[in-house]
Amino acid sequence: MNIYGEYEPTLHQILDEFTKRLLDLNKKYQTTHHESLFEHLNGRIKTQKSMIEKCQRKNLPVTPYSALRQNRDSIGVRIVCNFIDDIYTCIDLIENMSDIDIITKKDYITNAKPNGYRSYHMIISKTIDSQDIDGNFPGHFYIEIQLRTIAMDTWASLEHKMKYKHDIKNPKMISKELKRVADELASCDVSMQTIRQLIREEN
Ligand code: 0O2
Repeated sequence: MNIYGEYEPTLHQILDEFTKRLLDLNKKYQTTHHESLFEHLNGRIKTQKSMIEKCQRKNLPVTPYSALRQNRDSIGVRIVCNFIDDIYTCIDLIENMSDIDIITKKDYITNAKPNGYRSYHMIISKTIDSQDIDGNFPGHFYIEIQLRTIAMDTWASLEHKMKYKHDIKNPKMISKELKRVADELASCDVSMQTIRQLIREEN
């Protein structure tokens, strides 16, 4: 059974189209501002295994409806920026895109998670020219967008990898150290942004 039912090809199409749109946005920004809006981006369709596990974790039936409606991260895009300011510029540009509605925004940069995790999360709804799982035409599909700096992304990737190591002897001390590193990296992000501002003011 496919957790996305007949909609899996549509998810891939939406991801490809949206990724291309963001890359075009970056190119245009580069042409006018002589620096990029973001450093890189990654897109993925959540794997069957992860989506099934997520439905089970949330006590949802393992169905395409749960995967596409009750969970809203079947399509995920991660945008990695050089500087904190660029994240907020990206958010403004995304908010002004046609065919999309902003569903939720969570600013874990201004309000970091207690473990030190920082990132800006948005759920958007993309309108498409075909039918969705509710039978609506035009249809709506969710996309989760995570925006981070390179430093935030480094921390989140390493923390994610380490979480799955089960033989951690002193989890309290490890969590404390991870939080310390997250805060140090956040301080570096602010310093790098200040340095960019100083350079801009010189020119
Ligand atoms: P994956 O494999 O990355 O997709 P949700 O769980 O999405 O229904 P919630 O709790 O509102 O609901 O989501 P939230 O807080 O917006 O975060 C969801 C995603 O953010 C996670 O997706 C991670 O990608 C990332 N994330 C959140 N907190 C942490 C953290 O402490 N460390 C790291 N490394 N990543 C985090 P998934 O589904 O867990 O996994």
